[in-house]
Amino acid sequence: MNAIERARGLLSGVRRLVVLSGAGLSAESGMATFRGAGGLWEGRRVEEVATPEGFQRDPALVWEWYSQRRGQALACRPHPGHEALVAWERRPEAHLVHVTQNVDGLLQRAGAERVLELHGSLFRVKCSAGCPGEREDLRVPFPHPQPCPRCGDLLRPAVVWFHEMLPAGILEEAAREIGSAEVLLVVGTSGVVQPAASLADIALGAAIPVLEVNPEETPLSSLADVFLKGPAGKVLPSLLDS
Ligand code: BV8
Repeated sequence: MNAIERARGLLSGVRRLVVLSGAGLSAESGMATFRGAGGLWEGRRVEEVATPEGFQRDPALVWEWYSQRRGQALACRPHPGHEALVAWERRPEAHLVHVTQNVDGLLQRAGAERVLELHGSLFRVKCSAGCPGEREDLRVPFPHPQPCPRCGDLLRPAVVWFHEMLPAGILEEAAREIGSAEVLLVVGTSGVVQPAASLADIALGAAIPVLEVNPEETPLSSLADVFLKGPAGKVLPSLLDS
């Protein structure tokens, strides 16, 4: 039995599925990945730009960079892999929850409804001084740094930067969903960034079958029940289509 057949066997009759996704899920839509060959940050270290210190140092540079990514995301379209996930989610008996590290909104644009955005969204802004609340902002280009309407400090992208905590409660919610899943499907993540990467350990520790889709091996590949080597846009339709 080949890998797809084994994976399809583990999925048959399953109702509760969690999909843990990273930048690789958006790659075939045209979004650059963080650590791929082309790299995401032309010549800029991730930790230099996607950090509170980076924003403090040069807010205009960071806004410009998020503005570019917002434009890139809006110019992208969901691919057949996104569509296969959403079709599965729409099955009457299905309970599919997306736990994504992505901030590009492509899953939602494909029609996904239950999406836990571990690292926030390109399309929301919040006060950099901590005033509560986030608000949607779809403008492209992202106008240069703007004052918080409440305190006048700078607004910033509502994404989780390195050295920042994830939104309160979201990790626990993701852990609960994975702990009660029948299968965990991990798509397009290098498994480098914590604490997102350790979510897969919950399934492994609870003997919940783990399927991984990635054109490259990752530290998870040898631990997964089935490693499906290939791009999400190609593998997901053959894995999920009924
Ligand atoms: C935290 C949002 C607690 C922003 C992102 C020192 C001090 C403090 C913390 C740390 C430290 N050292 C380490 C840490 C922890 C740190 C961390 O993990 N660092 C890494 C670099 C080692 N984590 C944090 O800081 C987190 N917070 O720990 O808080 C704390 C607080 C204070 C002090 C101490 C601790 C916050 C992490 C969140 C960072 N924000 N994004 C933005 O997007 O602008 S992370 C960013 O990386 C994205 O969210 C991205 O999703 C994520 C993970 O990357 P991947 O998604 O996996 O993408 P990658 O490019 O790596 O891989 C793509 C994969 O796809 C590859 O495997 C490739 O083969 C595959 N692929 C390619 N094509 C396809 C494909 N797959 C399928 N189909 C294809 N076609």
